[in-house]
Amino acid sequence: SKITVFGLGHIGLPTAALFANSGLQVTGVDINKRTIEYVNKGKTPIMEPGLDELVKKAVESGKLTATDDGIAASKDSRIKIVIVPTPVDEFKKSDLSAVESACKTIAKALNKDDLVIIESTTPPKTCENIVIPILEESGLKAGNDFGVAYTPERALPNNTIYEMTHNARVIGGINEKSADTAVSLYEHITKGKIIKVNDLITAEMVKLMENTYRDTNIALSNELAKVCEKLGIDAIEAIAAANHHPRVNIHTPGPGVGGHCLSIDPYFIVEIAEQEGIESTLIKNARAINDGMPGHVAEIVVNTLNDVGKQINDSKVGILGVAYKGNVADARETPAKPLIELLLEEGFDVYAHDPHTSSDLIKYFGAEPVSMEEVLKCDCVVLITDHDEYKSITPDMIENKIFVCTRPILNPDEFKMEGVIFKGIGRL
Ligand code: SAJ
Repeated sequence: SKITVFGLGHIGLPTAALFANSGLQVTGVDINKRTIEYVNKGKTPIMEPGLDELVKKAVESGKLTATDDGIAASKDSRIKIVIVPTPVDEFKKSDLSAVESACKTIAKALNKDDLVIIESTTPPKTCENIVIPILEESGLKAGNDFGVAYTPERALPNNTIYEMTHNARVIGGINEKSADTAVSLYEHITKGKIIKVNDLITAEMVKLMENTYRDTNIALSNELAKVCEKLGIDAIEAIAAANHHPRVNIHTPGPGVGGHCLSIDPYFIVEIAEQEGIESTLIKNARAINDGMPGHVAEIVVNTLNDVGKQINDSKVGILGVAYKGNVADARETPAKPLIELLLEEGFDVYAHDPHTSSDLIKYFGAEPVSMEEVLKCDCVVLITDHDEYKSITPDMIENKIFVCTRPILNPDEFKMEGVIFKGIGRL
């Protein structure tokens, strides 16, 4: 059986490689020439542990090839999987143009009895209202002449390969046959439980519910942390204690929520709810709380420097980490970007270091890229990303004794004992 995978990004490429290594013949389609060149050489343009070897093996065995000719690839395959990005636009409405464009290509090369599987994260009803009508431009009828299934990818970046092959997978189909065919297909690559849900829209909603659950829980912990700061309570200690309760799992407060999932997917629920005449107040407020965290960090920096009588215009702030979370190179939607902008607006000189991202990216964010040593010499050091490289920072390394550590990866007492002013989210 031949498979075409549309989109060779963070999820598409590992999926294509896993199917190829399971013995199926896979063609990956992408609009990015560089991606195609990389993949055809057996290399990956994406940083993800284990992905290099997986792609190398798949390409060397002849089971995986990449192309930009989606029509030719589609004609030749019985199964088409769409894993292209679905961002939000400036008004926080879904931009489904990549899904639409992949489906238009598929419609030009759809055969009877083909199965089209959507993995991209989409607002509920996208399969019904957008995907299927486009595919039916082929003249074939969804459900009768060809199958449609939706299965969201739920693997965690930086642990993608393991989670893709072990997490439970949710699959919904336009009918029983579509869902069953998709289930047998994914059994090739996952040991995880496969859960068949009622229909396409249920599967679409499941993915959004998961990321919204996490985003709203992080917002809750951020709000609790801010209250704890005012009350003189260490929120990290309090949350750890609360989480001993068997039914409580408060998340970790931090400088804000980044990445291309948690900060975007909740808006898809807000959007569809609005269309149905419901206002998603909780979800919207959670997003606003998390988006407000870089501002809160900037406020802590300003207040701390004011307290010791330092002038903002003469002060250097050094940022540790611009990636959206620890040990990844990905900086999409990272809270570091708005934080740098706010600090520059305040009038600080802003320096930054990240062992995983490029200096060009740091420059693009508006900060001066420097070494970790240089950052540690700044008037105020602000840790944003919980990279492993930063877990061994010791008090003597903070030259000017002011440290805003927004992730709970270091022990405040050790720093305070050595005379460092140690601040954080929810810290005393
Ligand atoms: N964060 C906190 N506090 C926490 C947990 C996370 O501030 O307690 C921050 C992180 O630092 C980061 C952001 O939230 O900035 C998101 O990080 P994450 O590790 O929670 O999630 P992602 O975005 O890397 O991946 C999520 C995962 N979804 C869930 O755990 C429900 C993953 O399983 C999904 O596959 C992925 O979104 C996706 O592609 O949708």
